[in-house]
Amino acid sequence: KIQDEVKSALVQNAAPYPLPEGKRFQYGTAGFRMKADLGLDHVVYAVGIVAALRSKRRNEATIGVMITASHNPAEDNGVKVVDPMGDMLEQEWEEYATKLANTENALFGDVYEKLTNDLLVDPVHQVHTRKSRVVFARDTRASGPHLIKALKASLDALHVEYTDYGILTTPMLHHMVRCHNTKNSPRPFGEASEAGYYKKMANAFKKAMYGRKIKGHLTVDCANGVGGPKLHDLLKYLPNASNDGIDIKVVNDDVIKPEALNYEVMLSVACNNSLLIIFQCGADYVKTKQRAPPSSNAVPFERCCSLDGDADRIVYYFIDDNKEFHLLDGDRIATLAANFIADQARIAGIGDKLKIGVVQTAYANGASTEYIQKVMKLPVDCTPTGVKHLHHAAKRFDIGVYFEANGHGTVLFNDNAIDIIKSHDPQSPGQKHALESLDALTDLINQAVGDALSDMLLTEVALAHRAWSPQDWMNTYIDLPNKLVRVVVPDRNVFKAVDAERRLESPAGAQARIDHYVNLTNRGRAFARASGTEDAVRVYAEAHSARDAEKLANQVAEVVEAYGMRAASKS
Ligand code: G16
Repeated sequence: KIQDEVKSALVQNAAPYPLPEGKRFQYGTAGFRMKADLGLDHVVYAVGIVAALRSKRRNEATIGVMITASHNPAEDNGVKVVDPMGDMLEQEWEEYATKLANTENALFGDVYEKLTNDLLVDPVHQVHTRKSRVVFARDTRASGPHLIKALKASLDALHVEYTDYGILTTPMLHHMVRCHNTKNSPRPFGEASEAGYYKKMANAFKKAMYGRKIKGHLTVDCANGVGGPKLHDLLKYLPNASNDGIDIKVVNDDVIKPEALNYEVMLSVACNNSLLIIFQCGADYVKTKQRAPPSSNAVPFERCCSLDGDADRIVYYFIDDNKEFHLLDGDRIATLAANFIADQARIAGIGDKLKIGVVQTAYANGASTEYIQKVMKLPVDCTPTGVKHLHHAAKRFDIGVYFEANGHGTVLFNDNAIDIIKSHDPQSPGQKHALESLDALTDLINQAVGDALSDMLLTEVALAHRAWSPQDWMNTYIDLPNKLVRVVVPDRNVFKAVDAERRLESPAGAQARIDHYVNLTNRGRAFARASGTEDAVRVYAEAHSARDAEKLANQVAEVVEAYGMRAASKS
């Protein structure tokens, strides 16, 4: 019987990927993420089964699997599932993924069978008559090929029809998934190939830039990740500076040494001895440490940006005359983008027909939220950390701009917005130009997911339209000084956050201590939450002065440490 054949193939093919003893896996903020050699191959094998089931449940739609650990160190890796429209796996399914990831090899067949029953997927016809479809890719980590092998092993057991895209950025894989599933729909997303991805973005960029000029060049730190080679490829499609295009200097684009991911190596020569010094780089480093990568030799007011390890986040920055560092993070990109889009809509004469809103998380600087609400007069929603939450909330607007402060975000245009943009009859050349710019933005922006390369071009277009320098952009509002701290505790899971992660529900008493310190601080705001991608608790604090922000962050970190230790000693 087909069913038995499938069940035993699932058990057999899993043999090289046993469930490690005593480990418990959990589908977190961005899928599963951990040290690659501690049983991640077992998890990836299980994720192949989830993807096959998900495809089946969605009438054989193409499902994506991305192998990446993004900003995490090179020895980590991870895996996440991409739903048919290129968004994150439906939350309800995270539970099935967690269940399968914690399943012993010998039980894979039985658990699979049970899930097919629970999810009303027919296991007999599953594999031969109508095949599940999965596409997958990986970043540049050394553990990637082995994990892909584990993935293929479960897909083969289930006779899934699959495409291996090799090495891609995470957003490119999301793009491919959406292209596959919208191919024959009224709104095809594009061509499901690397060239298709670059061409779509480059053509939209040229249209959006019509009549505008970019001032100076942009230096892009690619965190020695997959963004480096992909940016080089994208540049082949973009007009260069001598053709009214963009002048990009790519740095930290070494993917030959996978261990260099999110790190940069510098040669220091002192006292006739040369020494290799290793520093961090990339978007996470720049945002967390609020400084440029140490190798940066940017001159004052030079536009710089950093991507993360899988190129789904971006932050901008520059130094001023006094060599002081200024960060233009996800909050800044959100305000720039929302302002630009709202302006274009107004100029096009469709401003009052569109509901534009911004979605942030608790990490958003209080000054940015106030600026959006009071100056830009746009509504702001706050969600828990994780793209899936922001993406979902952004869908409530005609044009929803969502960004995490760490640089992860995009803009969503719903069908109503696209119809209005495409069908509005312009009454003047100015209106026509604004409508064309908006239309181009719907293609320039990767609406499947936050995409550093697409967000970079969006930022460049928005700055060029305003003829703004990074300093002009910075001048729109003044950030409240803030500080991020990472606290390692025996078990981060005892910290349970509520109210869009702005308050701790447990351990009991911890929030009252945090409130105590916040109330003593001028314009103080702080929160603590367990990270979904690292084994740590994150603390954020802001205040009217840098000293107070730092003090508050340290006080909250001490509360976290104390309650973390207390919980551990009780258990
Ligand atoms: C992932 C998620 C982001 C999140 C970040 C940090 O990003 O996709 O939504 O902000 O992790 O999450 P946490 O604070 O829970 O560790 P990335 O770029 O690492 O995939």
